[in-house]
Amino acid sequence: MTSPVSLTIAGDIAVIEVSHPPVNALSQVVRAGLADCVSRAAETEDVQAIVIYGAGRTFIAGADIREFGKPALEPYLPEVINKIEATAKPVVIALHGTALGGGLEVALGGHYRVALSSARFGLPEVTLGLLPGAGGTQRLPRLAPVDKALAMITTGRQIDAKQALELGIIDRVADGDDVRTAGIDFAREVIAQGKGVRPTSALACHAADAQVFDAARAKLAQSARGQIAPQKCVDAIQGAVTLPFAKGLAQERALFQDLMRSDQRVALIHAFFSERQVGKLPQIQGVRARELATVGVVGGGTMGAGIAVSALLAGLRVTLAERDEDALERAGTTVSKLLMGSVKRNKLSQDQYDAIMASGFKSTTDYADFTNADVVIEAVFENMEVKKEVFARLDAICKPGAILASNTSYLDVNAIAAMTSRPEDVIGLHFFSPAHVMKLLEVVVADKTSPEVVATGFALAKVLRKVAVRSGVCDGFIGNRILSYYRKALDGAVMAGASPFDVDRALVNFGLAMGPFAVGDLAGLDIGWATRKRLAPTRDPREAYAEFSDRLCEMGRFGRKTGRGFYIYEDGKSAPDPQVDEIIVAERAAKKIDARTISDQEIVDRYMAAMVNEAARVVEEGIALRPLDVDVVFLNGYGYPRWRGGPMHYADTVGLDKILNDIKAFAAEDDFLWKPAPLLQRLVAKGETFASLNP
Ligand code: 3H9
Repeated sequence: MTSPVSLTIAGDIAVIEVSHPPVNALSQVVRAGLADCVSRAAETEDVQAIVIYGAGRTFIAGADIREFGKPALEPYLPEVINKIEATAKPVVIALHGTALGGGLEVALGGHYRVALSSARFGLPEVTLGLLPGAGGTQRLPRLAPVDKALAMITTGRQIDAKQALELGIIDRVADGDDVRTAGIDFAREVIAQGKGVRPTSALACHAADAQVFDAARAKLAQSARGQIAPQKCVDAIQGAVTLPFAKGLAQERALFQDLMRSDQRVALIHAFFSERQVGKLPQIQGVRARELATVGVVGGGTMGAGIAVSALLAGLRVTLAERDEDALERAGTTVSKLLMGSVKRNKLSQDQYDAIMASGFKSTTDYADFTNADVVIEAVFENMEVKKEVFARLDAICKPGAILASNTSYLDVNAIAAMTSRPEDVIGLHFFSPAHVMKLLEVVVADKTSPEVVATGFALAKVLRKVAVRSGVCDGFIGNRILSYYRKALDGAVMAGASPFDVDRALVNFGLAMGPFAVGDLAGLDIGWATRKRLAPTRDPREAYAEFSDRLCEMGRFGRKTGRGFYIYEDGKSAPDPQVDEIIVAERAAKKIDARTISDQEIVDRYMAAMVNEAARVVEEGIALRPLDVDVVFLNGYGYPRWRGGPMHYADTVGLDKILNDIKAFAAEDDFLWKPAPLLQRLVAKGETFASLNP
């Protein structure tokens, strides 16, 4: 097998190229190839400087994540990098694309670094539950100030070439777009100026006192609640400041290996690969997406305006329709406000904002303005009759081949498609609020939706920088269907004795971004109320229906937007409302329920058992293609802690038999709600996991 790393001698310069598509990850063959080429270059008599660069779209994007969890193979990366650094001839690293993780560590092990202006740099190991384990925590603070190194390593955030230059991480930003030439030119100068080697490990580390590290730990205890890796990153960087290089490096290695064995690392890598797997659907392999340049949005409420902004920020042209001029004006104001938010956060320049408002964004009361749209997304009130009417009108006006999409969060997309003469062009595109921020897009595939339209839904998600998950049609699709079920289980916990505030606290401690009752307040309690009223006629009389949420809605308490829901919202703060407890106590009394103490652990167990049970049904029915699709939905749309990998991965981690036993135990209290899903029972009987159903 030819090595992915090659050496060419060009006069007095040795050029080492890493060519290991798609992202030049540091697989064993790359590490071995690098070590070998560096040795040979060093031994070649005429060579006076060595250049290392990456072929294709990027420099090295890190260690090969697919090797993690398997026995480590020699040569190990830290040794390869030490070897590069110890080379007696100057080594110039030429950078383009994304130099990430082990890739940036290779660069830090070189003596000089030159980058194209488009290059980006980062140490994203922490996002995989790790820390840079090949010298990154030791060499970075020898080049960049400690606070900057801490920020980069503990968040994994990337910086651009200009910032890298300012921080001292690189020596030059080169003109042009030829990285090989940039490296060779720099090497020529090094030789001409007789610069010699400059090992990073020999530089003095930037100074910082213990308080800097204590403050970083305290901050991360809040911002990265529950996570181990960020804290270990701080420990490793502190080692760079307080220990000699070799000792600091050894400590970094030990911490790295501890993290490699952690459940959090396994969960985060499951999340990484699941997000890349989720779009790989047999149905759309090789299918070309349709053109997407012009987007129509029907409805300018919170969702419609958010969807419009998401498309505008991605450079698409948007026409938004509302019923009348007043509604249109309100929608325009919302769009402009959201875009200005992006300007304030430096995500959009003022010029770009002006250009969008001048020509990218149009609003109208006339559907005739949709004649040229490639896709029209309906985001009107969640009412089937209204939606049907909208689709019939769109069908009459839109050009052939235009995609007609509904942002419904619960309703039957087949019934909506049936209102048109082109059901093959109809799809559900379920955005999550706020639509310009939330990463998740459920692509709801109806019975007649064509593969080309599905492929275009996924392509749109990519343009919008969202994670798309395919869902079949059912009430609530993947996410909201599972949510409805676990909300019933949590309502059950409240009826049994917990307060909504206990539930929220227990689940936030478990790692959720927000408790489910607080989320309800944020989304608006009227939304769930409308759904419950819609489903009331078909509700099974055996269901133990908790009424306290309805009571709040009847009082006009819809959550944040009315200042009261489960919580009271005043002066930008929220506090539990004792009146909510009174309402619940009254309902328990009416239903003759004796409240008991419910532990935080029981709340978590109920929440997880309910999620996993319904998710198993969702997978078995083919609503979600695989367990990983459920995980990606909850990680990107419901604030589920990424470091737990998603509900299905979590269930595998704690054991499916434990989940099944919990379900059976809860069934003693309510055997209507708690019926074990057949798929879960089968997996337990066979001793298998959800992971066995993932590709
Ligand atoms: C590390 O370096 C540890 C060291 O400190 C210490 C070691 C001792 N390995 O994302 P894409 C695959 S930890 C293996 O769709 P993009 C990916 O699965 C690592 N495979 O493309 C996909 O495969 P497929 C630190 C990898 O252009 C394909 O490449 N580094 C790796 O949107 C394309 O990926 C990171 O965490 C990898 N490292 O984005 C960087 N990376 O086609 C992780 C990617 O079969 N990677 N693949 O599905 C990224 O952030 C993005 O992939 C990148 C490209 C920005 C590079």
